[in-house]
Amino acid sequence: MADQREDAWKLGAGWNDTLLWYAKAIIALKGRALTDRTSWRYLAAMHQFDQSLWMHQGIIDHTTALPAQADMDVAWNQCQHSSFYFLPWHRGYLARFEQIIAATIAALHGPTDWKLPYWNYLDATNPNARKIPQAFLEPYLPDGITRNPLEDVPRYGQKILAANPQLKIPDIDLTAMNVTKFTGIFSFGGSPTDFSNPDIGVRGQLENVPHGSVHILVGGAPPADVDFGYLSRFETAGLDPLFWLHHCNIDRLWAAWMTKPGVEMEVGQQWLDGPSDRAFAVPTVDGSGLETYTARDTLAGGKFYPDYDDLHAGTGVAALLGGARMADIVKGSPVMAEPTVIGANSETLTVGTAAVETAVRIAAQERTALVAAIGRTAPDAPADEQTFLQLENIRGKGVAGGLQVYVNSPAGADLPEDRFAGSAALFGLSSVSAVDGGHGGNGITLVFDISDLAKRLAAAGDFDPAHLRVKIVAAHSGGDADPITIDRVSVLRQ
Ligand SMILES: [Cu+2]
Repeated sequence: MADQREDAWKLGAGWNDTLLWYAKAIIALKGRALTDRTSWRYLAAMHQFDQSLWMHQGIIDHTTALPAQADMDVAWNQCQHSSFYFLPWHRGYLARFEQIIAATIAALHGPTDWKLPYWNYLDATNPNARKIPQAFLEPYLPDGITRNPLEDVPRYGQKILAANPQLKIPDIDLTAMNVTKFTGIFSFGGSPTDFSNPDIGVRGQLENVPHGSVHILVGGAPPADVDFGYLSRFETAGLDPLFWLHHCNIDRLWAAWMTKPGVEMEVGQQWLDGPSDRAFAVPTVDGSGLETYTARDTLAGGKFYPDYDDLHAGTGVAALLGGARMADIVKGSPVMAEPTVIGANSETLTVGTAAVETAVRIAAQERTALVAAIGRTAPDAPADEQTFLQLENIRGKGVAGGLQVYVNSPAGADLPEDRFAGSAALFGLSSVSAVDGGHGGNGITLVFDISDLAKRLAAAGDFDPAHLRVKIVAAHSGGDADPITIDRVSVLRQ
C-alpha cells in the first residue's frame, strides 16, 4: 500500500489488497451497534438520517437503539449541499472515515497504512475508467462464501458511466474545472451560506456535474414502487461503499482545481472558520467522543488536508512545471460583483414527462445593455461580463432526476445541441423538496453560464431579449403524477 490516496483502477484488476481490506473493514463496521460512533450506519447517518426511511429499508428496526439525542444533534444530518461548505465538509467527513477504516484494518492485523482510493471516472487514458471497479460488482469475497459488502447494496443505475437518456443527463464532464471563482452564485464551490442542511444556497458547478450526475447515474431513479439506489438519496448515500470512492475523486478534483493558475479561492472568515451557527463534527478515530472542525482544517496545514498520488489524470488540470502539487497558498479572492437578475418568467413551471417551454422577458431597461454586451467580442469584452440562466427552487417528490435546458429551441421535438444551456443532476431531489423533511423544502437552485450560447443566438439573429424561450426536458421517477416544479427561470448578468 502507499502513503497517498490512489486511483482504484491502478491498484490491480478485480480484487486487490486495498479493496479487499476495505471490504473486510466494512464487515467489521457493519457488525457494530448503531450507537457506536465508528459503526457503518452511524457514519452514514452523519450524512443524513431518516428514521422511517431506514426502517422501511430494513437498515434499522424497532429494536435498534439510537445514540443519545445530544450525540445525534451534533453529529448526524450534517451533509452540506447547495453551499460553499459542500467541499470542505465532505473533505473532513472523508478523512475521518478513512482513518476509522484504516484503524479497523490495522486491528484486523491488516496493513497499517491503508488509504481511501478514488474512482477516477474521467481519466481518458484508462479505457476502464468509467466502469465501476470490478470489486464492487463481485457477489462474494475471494473466499467464494462471504457476501461482498462492496456489492451488497441497491444500485438501479448503470455500471458504466455514460449519457443516460432516461435521466436526461447528457454526460459527465470536467466543465466545472474551468470556473475560476470558488464562491458565488455561479461558482466552482457553491454560494455562501450558513450551515446548509437543509439546503439553502445555490449549488456549485462541481456539485452539479460530475458529483450529482455520478450519484444518480449509479443509484438510478426508478419509479417509487421499484425502490431506489442508495447513492440517489442523501439519507442512504453513505451506506454505499462506492460513495466514499466517488467523493474521494470529487475531493481530488477540488485539490487539482486549487493548483490552477488564476483560480480565486475563498478566504473569508465566514468560510474559513465557519459555519458559525453549527459546527462540523466527526467522531474521534476510536469513537470515544466527537470533535469539531472548520473549513480551515481541510486546507494545507490542517488536520484533514488530503494527499493524492496524482492531480492531473482525469482532472483536466495540466501538470505544473517543477512538479508542484497542491497549492499550499490560499489565493486571495477579490471582492467581485455577483450577477443580478435582469429578467424572469412569470409562472411556476410544472414538468412531467413531456418537455415544457416558458417565456423569459428581460426587463426593458436592461435590454440595450444586454444586447450590447452580447455583441461585444474579445478583446473589447471584459472577462467577467457574463450571462447566466438560473433555475430557482427545483422541487419534486421523485427520489432523483435530471433535466436538460435549452434556449430558443425550434418548435417541435428537435433539441439542437447549439441551443443547449446546461443540465441538472437532481441528486437529493425528494430530500430537498419535502417541507416537513430534514431538508426544509427550498429545492435545488442551479445556474448555467449561457454567455456563449447568447452570443451564438445573437449571431444567428435569434436573440430578442423581450422574447426568450426556455425549454426544459425532465426525467425523474415521479413522472406526470409527481412532476418537478421550478419556481422561477431567470436571466442574470454580471
Ligand atoms: Cu455526494
